[in-house]
Amino acid sequence: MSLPAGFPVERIHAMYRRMLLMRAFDEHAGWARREDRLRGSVHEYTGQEAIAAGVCAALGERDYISSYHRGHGHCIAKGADPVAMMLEIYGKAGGVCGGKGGSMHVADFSLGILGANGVVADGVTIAVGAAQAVRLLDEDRIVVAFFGDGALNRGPMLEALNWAKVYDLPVLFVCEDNGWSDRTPTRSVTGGPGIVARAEAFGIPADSIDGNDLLAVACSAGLLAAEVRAGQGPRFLHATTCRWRGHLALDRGLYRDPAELATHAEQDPIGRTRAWLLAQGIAPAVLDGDAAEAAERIAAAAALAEAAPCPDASELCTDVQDTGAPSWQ
Ligand SMILES: Cc1ncc(C[n+]2csc(CCOP(=O)(O)OP(=O)(O)O)c2C)c(N)n1
Repeated sequence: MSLPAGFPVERIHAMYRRMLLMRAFDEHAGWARREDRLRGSVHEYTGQEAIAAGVCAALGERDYISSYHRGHGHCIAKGADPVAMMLEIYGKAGGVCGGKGGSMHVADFSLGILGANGVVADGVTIAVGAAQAVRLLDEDRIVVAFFGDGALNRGPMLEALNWAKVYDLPVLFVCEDNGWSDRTPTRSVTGGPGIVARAEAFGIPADSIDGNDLLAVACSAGLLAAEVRAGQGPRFLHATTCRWRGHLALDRGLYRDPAELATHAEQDPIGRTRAWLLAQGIAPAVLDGDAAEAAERIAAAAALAEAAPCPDASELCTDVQDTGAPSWQ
């Protein structure tokens, strides 16, 4: 895929740096979980980075995103601080949610990150609710809902698509289709002609792209986000990609076909973008420096998180529920 005339190479280079940060973060997170250095489930985003990078590049700080269980990459792409995120997944004080949310609940409302979510498809309903609020408050923002292909088979997903279309809400649905729903191939549990047809059945225009191609993601997401921003109603982006690791860090993925895994390296969004940047004349040393910088930042964040204290026991009940509704507490 080629870029529209005038699209600055530097913008792709900036997305490339974000992808390196995502990769380094989740390579560490997966390792740390397997080594039992942190608790809870960790779902690595490794291999899918181009989608978060390309989509979030079309967003401003005021725009919202909602995420799912494989959510670290989305947060980094939207600008979250990797140090505060690392503290969070380690369950340490100073984490972006006070160290009480962990990997599947990373959120930062100050950056429009409405949260990762462990309940398949529920982040999508939150995104549509946020889009409804944007409409009611007449705000200048759009909302992106990131979700996996498995979410398409849950009822809330269909309710969300329907509601978004009925009210023509400012939401961009982004389906990250890695072909798997946990250990189940998604196609084996999905009826009908395909994922895009699901969106189109609700009257939502959709695009389908190679989600390992950063340029394709950036172009398509840029166009779709602009249409949403212009008040044209919801849009749907279907991006195919590869899940390099097990469903979660402790899943060794023994059920997977080695032939499928062998294709991942050539699909690598980071490798492909690096090749493109080299072809644009960026020096190899510059790109090597980017990788080294990402690795150093994540290593420093990890060292800090390893050494940090847990949240103080007195913090146990702060920020974990809405204290403004005594009738139901
Ligand atoms: C409502 C609900 N049902 C089942 C699960 C268990 N579960 C966690 S992840 C997952 C598969 C999700 O697949 P997909 O949405 O495609 O995301 P991926 O893991 O492939 O990135 C399932 C079934 C859950 N978390 N929530």
